[in-house]
Amino acid sequence: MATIKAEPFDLKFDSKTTALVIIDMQRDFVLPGGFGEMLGNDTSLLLAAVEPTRRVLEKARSKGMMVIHTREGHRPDLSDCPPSKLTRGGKTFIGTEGAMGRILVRGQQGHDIVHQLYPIDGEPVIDKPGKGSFHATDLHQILLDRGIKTLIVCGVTLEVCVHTTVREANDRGYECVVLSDCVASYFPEFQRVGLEMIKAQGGIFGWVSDSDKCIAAIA
Ligand code: C5J
Repeated sequence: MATIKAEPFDLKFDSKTTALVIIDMQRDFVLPGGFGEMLGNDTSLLLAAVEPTRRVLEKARSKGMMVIHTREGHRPDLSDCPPSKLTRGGKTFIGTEGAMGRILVRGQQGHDIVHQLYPIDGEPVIDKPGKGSFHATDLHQILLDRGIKTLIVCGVTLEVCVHTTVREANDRGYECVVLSDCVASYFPEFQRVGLEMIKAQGGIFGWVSDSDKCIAAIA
């Protein structure tokens, strides 16, 4: 067993039953010209999480820990995109042509994962139509089959897909540690409050740690 220094208290985990889950580190969110920027956001805030995540990923891979990647996006005919998501706010961005191909459409350049964190052979990539990684995917089955109990969570955005996934995971009985410098929001106040919410009330749906503490614990 290893121990990761975390808040609200340190967490014991077994690297054999722990997975590193990297959520939606896609060009569409992290780079200019994609979905995030089309919504009026400064993507550089998200790019800051890539390098700490890369260091955690490198360590996890070197120790043989399970690594899972997720991508938010839709079929080219958008048949898996609810109308309420497609037209939210009166604007239709999903499926339209952008600088990196059609926005949030599978197979397009913008939909794929940034090169620094690109999956390597055998690492499952979960393509999800929603914000949560468990909704309409086989993630739970994959984790059950591998006997996974603990999730170390990185990715974007903190208050949307990371929160939704961690809440879903917590309800399914997983212990989730979110790494504060490996997650990001377009809104600094959401970053601060989003982390506070996870660890409030004795860790109401998870733990918060950071990349250095995670690397030290895995080592
Ligand atoms: C959003 C995500 N923010 N991956 N998606 O729409 O958090």
